[in-house]
Amino acid sequence: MLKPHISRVRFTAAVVAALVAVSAPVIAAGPVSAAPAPASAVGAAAEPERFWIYDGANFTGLEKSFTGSDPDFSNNTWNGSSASVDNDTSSAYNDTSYTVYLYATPHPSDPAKCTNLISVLSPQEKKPSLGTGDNAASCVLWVK
Ligand SMILES: [Ca+2]
Ligand SMILES: [Ca+2]
Repeated sequence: MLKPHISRVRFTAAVVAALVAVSAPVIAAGPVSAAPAPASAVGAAAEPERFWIYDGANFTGLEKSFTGSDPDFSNNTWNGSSASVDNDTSSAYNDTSYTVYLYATPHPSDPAKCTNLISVLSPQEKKPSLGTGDNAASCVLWVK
């Protein structure tokens, strides 16, 4: 009666292997589909959307990112530099879900009151050149 016993063990092992194979994706998918709510909430808080400006054309040179509107560039410096970004932006990348407006003339406190519009970037739009607005940006306004 040894043979039936062995084959039953083999059958059981095969069934277990099959169950593992079938259930593995379900187990793997569990945390992925169950976790998104807290995971994306944490991710959104940890990594805000960013609007990037560059001092050179074609996204070159010094860079700086904003995580929201800023009414006056005079107190902002390029990353890794003490140089002001004011009147020095030559290209921009709107890596946000907002429409972003660049103005030449700042406002002391309210970005919605900046004037002399230079450029408008749709969500995810990249502008390798700001044309006549080159080296003039002094204010950025985000609008949903
Ligand atoms: Ca420049
Ligand atoms: Ca300006």
